[in-house]
Formats: sequence, structure tokens, C-alpha cells
Amino acid sequence: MRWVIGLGSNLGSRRALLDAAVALLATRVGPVLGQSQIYETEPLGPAQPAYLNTAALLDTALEAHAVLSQCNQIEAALGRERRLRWGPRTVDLDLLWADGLALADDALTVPHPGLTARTFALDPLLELCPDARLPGGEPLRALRARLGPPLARFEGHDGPRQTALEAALAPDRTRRAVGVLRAQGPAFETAVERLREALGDARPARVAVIADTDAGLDVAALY
Ligand code: A4P
Ligand code: MG
Repeated sequence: MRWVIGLGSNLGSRRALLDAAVALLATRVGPVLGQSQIYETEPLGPAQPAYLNTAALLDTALEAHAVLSQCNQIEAALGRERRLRWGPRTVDLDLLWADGLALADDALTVPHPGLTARTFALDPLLELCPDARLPGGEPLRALRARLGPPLARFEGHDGPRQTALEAALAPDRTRRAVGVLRAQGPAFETAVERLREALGDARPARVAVIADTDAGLDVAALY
């Protein structure tokens, strides 16, 4: 079944975290058929930094709750801590929509309950699936037309940390970073181990620490 997963990040190296999450989705859930542009969006909820949002279109044989479970594990591997509803997060994965699927139970609601009111979810989704409809038949494009102005595209990077990641990969562009961790000291080893577990069979060839900043962020590239 084809799924659209919405990704958001407003802490740390946002762009690199989104890249890492998409790479992990490909490893853990199924082939990524497409990714939308990245948008920089005003936060919904309490005062917090701006978000980067994107969406990925995936093909998977996994059942819906298994997709949710994989998404939760990827969030954990990339340093997500649940402190506050709608609060800041390194990476948030939402199951936005699956073609023809409607379900609601204690753990999962599809389409995502916020989808129809959120441009930061609708715009990336419509880029990937312009003819997507709600299970009732209403085209999402029609709903989008009633909401606010277009989103701003994000072209840049997040400063020194992102630059460090790009520099580390520059010598060999065929390699791909699939992990970015936030941790220091002994916690870093634990975080690397968690990321290795999340990657499962796709064992990385190398784990490289490429930045260690005053702000307390270590970045590891696995490729
Ligand atoms: N859950 C149920 N249905 C779904 C679904 N379709 N996809 C359950 C994902 N999860 C789903 O989510 C709480 C529980 O929702 C999950 O355990 C799952 O069983 P969470 O991710 O733990 O908590 P949360 O994200 O803090 O709360 P919530 O209500 O899911 O928030 P949202 O809707 O994810 O919104 N502003 C901008 N500009 N861009 C953003 O991306 N994101 C949020 C989070 C807030 N403001 C934002 C953005
Ligand atoms: Mg969420």
C-alpha cells in the first residue's frame, strides 16, 4: 500500500534530521517513491522555533500499526523525547494518508486528524499525490484552496552543524548519511547502539563523529 508520511523538525540540525529520517524510512518501511520539497513553517502550538516540514511517499507491505511502530522507533533513534504535546521535537513522523484507507482506534487515526487543517501537511502531500482524496471522496486539493497562503520553501542549511555533515560527505557523494544523533559522553554510545538497532540488517559501514559543539550536539554520520 502507498503511504504518505509527514515529517517535521524544529530542533537541532533540522535538515539533516529530515534526511536521516527519510533514509531510515526507506530501510525500515519500504521504498521511498518520492519526497516533497522542504518548507519552513510557522509553529502550530506553543511558542517554539520554526519547523521544517516535508513528506515522503512510500510503498510498503507493512500493516498500518506496523508502519506506526517503525515511525516511533525512527523518532526515538533520532533523539525524539516526548515532553509536551505539540512541543518542539528533533523529528516527528505522522502517518498522513494512505490511498483509500480510513481507520481510527486508540493508537492510530488515518487520515491524520490534523491533515485537513494544516498547510504544512497538505502542501507536501499534494506535491506527491495531487489527486489525493479523503476516504469520503473529497479532493484534498479543494480543501487546501480554502486555507492560507503558500508555504515558504527552505533552500538553506542549519549552520555549522549541517556544514560539518556536508563536509564529511563531500569527498564521496555516492555515500549517504543515514544517522544524526544528539547525545554526549557515555549517552553517545547508547545512542549509536540505538541507531544501529533501528537500522537492523542494513549495517552501516562506518560511524563517524563529525561535530562536537559547545551546544552539546554530537553528530554521527553512518554510511
Ligand atoms: N497517532 C494517532 N494517529 C496518528 C497518525 N496518523 N500518525 C497517535 C502518527 N501518530 C498518530 O503523537 C501522539 C500519538 O498519536 C502517537 O503515539 C500515536 O499513537 P505524538 O507524535 O506522540 O505526539 P505529538 O506529535 O506531540 O502530538 P500530536 O497531537 O500527534 O501532534 P502532531 O499532530 O504530530 O503535531 N507546527 C508546524 N509548523 N509543523 C509541524 O510539523 N507539528 C506538530 C505536532 C505541532 N506543530 C507543528 C508541527
Ligand atoms: Mg505526531
